[in-house]
Parts: sequence; C-alpha cells; structure tokens
Amino acid sequence: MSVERTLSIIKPDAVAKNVIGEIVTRFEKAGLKVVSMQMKQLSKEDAEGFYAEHKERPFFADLVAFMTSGPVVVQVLEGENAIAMNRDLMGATNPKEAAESTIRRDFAESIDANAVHGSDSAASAEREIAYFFGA
Ligand code: RTP
Ligand code: MG
Repeated sequence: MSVERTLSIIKPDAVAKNVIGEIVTRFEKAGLKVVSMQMKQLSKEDAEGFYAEHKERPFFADLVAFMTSGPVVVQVLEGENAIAMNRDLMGATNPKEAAESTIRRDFAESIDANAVHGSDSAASAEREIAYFFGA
C-alpha cells in the first residue's frame, strides 16, 4: 500500500442534484483527503481532451455533451490506495450494475449521467491531475 493521488470529478447530474456534500463526505469517511478542489464549467475542448482515450467510441459525442451540460467539481483525492479506493467507492460505470452503497448506485441515473469520474490507473491519475491542476 502506498499514498496515492487520484482525480475525481463530480459530474453535472450530481451537482444539479445538490449532492456534492454527500459525495465528498463519502470520500472523507473512507479516509481520502481532498487536497485540491475547483468548481468548473467544462468547455467542449476541455471535455474532449479529458476523455480523448474514448474519441473513437460511439458514445463520445454524448459523453462530451453531458460533461459540458453544467458545472462539475474537479478534485484531487489523496490517501492510501486512493486510485482503487475511489473506484470502489464509485461503483460500476452503469449504476444498474453498481454494488449497494456505492456512489453510482445511490446517486446516478444512467450510464451517461453517472455522478462521478475517477482515474482508472496510476498513469491516468498523473495525466488527469496535470490536465486540470498542472504539474
Ligand atoms: P469515468 O471515466 O467517467 O470515471 O467512467 P468509467 O471509467 O467507469 O467508464 P469509461 O469506460 O472510462 O467511460 C467513460 C464514460 O463514458 C460513458 N460510457 N457510456 N454507452 C456506453 O456504453 C458507455 N460506456 C461508457 C460513461 O458515462 C462513462 O462514465
Ligand atoms: Mg474511465
């Protein structure tokens, strides 16, 4: 185990639902520390660059449209095993498949409007943190 940093985004659906606080509380209760945080309206270019790995996928245009549909909260979480811990707290991409008591099970509406993003590897975390917060 090691102390890691990971990028988390509270997506437009969760911001609109007024559950920023409830989601952040889950991170904090699990021992993850919020070390940077910014509320931001993503531009089309911001969202396309962030999700560039998915640009050939059929859902890319919908994903970019959704991520720019309202403000998001972008944050860096730090803690033991933060990358995997955050993915566990989030639950599966499709909220219908997400385990009980996960963020997506409790707050997400659909595979598109799925409440949160979390880096999926150490390499992604490094790239994504730099993308929003610099080196
Ligand atoms: P995220 O990157 O947002 O944390 O989500 P994830 O790792 O769980 O899922 P990923 O495969 O990276 O997909 C990014 C986002 O694209 C949407 N998606 N739609 N219709 C589909 O089959 C489909 N697959 C993925 C989801 O909103 C997902 O969060
Ligand atoms: Mg992903």
